[in-house]
Amino acid sequence: MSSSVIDFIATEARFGARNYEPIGVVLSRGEGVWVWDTEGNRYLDCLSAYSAVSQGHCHPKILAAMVEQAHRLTLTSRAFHNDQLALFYEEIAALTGSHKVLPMNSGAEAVESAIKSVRKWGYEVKGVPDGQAEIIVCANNFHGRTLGVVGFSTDPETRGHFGPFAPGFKVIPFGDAPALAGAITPNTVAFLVEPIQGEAGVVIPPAGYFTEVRELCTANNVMLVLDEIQTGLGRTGKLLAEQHEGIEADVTLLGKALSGGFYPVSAVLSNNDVLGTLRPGQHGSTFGGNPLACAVARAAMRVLVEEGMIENAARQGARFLEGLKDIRANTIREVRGRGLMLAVELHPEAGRARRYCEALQAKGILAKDTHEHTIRIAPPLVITSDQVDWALERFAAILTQDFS
Ligand code: IF1
Repeated sequence: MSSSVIDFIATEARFGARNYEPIGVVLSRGEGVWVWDTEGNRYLDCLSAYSAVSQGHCHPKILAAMVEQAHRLTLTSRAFHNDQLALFYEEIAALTGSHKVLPMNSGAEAVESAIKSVRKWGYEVKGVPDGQAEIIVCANNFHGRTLGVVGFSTDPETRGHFGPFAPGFKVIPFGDAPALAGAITPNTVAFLVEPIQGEAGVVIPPAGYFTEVRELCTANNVMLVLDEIQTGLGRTGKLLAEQHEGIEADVTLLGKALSGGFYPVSAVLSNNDVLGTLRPGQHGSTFGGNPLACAVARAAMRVLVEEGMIENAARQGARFLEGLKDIRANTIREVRGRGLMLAVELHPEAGRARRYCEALQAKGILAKDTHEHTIRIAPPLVITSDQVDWALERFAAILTQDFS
């Protein structure tokens, strides 16, 4: 490591809150699936900023839209209209088939906004007595870092010593439809769930789960809120992960790739009912729906569709998954994935996934461990067959070693 690399890392450690433990690489440039460190070493990005740079680093068309808009108008606040918001609404509604849109910034904000909206819907439309609304969530969920959200996390690391927390949440196991049936009461307003649990290690529920969930929610007048912040916008090989089971959520949350990684942009999408309960002054955000965010998101959605990235995610995801399954290594406990949301779970005896990620880094691949023994793989959706094969060779080389 050169002195400049050590300096960046040491300076971060000295001044920054120590809430992360990054892999020892300092990145300074990105293009498509590739990123470069300060010394000029190139890496294949197999994290894509947790799926935010699905369109690839510094996508030229998103960049052009951002620069063009930045020259004209960046922020007006919602006290005034701007000439980008309506177009963003129209295009995201057309893309997703939603009726109403609430623009926010971070993913966690979209989750918070959805919680507020379904509670309001519960009181004003469903007729739940004030203050009694219940929301059902799943064990091992990950929906962000705000107080409201970590309050219903089941991970001690995520929630520990951050309380007291807001009441009104009930936790059930993920992938268990009978548990949902048993948890619903007349005061249940919503079921909030990830189509595939990301942070939990890319956990895919049993086939038919979401069909049953949809039926239960409809039968009990419970809003199905799908957190597609990570799974949405092509990551799993469909525009929305809900399409794998042919269902439609009542409320869909998008973030991350909604901006292609250029800017924090998130959105709550709903049928008319849920977001329809919000009246002027009851919710908002200084930056939510700003013209720069809207212009960037419009371009990010456009290139996703125009450049066939969703189909490519399905195709390359299948190739990547098959290639990983073909690796004969006794370090591997299970390989799973849908589209380009993939994971390799190691046997606990094989050592920490972090060590494997560090070894992958030395071979030119950046991937991220989760939960001690799982390597998460989520490259940009623009990855080619040759690049998948290039990555597979390196995964095979590392996974057949023992880092215990
Ligand atoms: C971090 C994980 C991924 C999310 C879902 C909402 C949010 C996220 C399904 C909140 C955020 C993050 C944030 C990032 C790590 C990352 C992550 F490992 F924690 F689980 F992607 F897999 N819903 N996911 O996955 O969105 O407010 O961050 O914009 O460092 O905390 P946000």
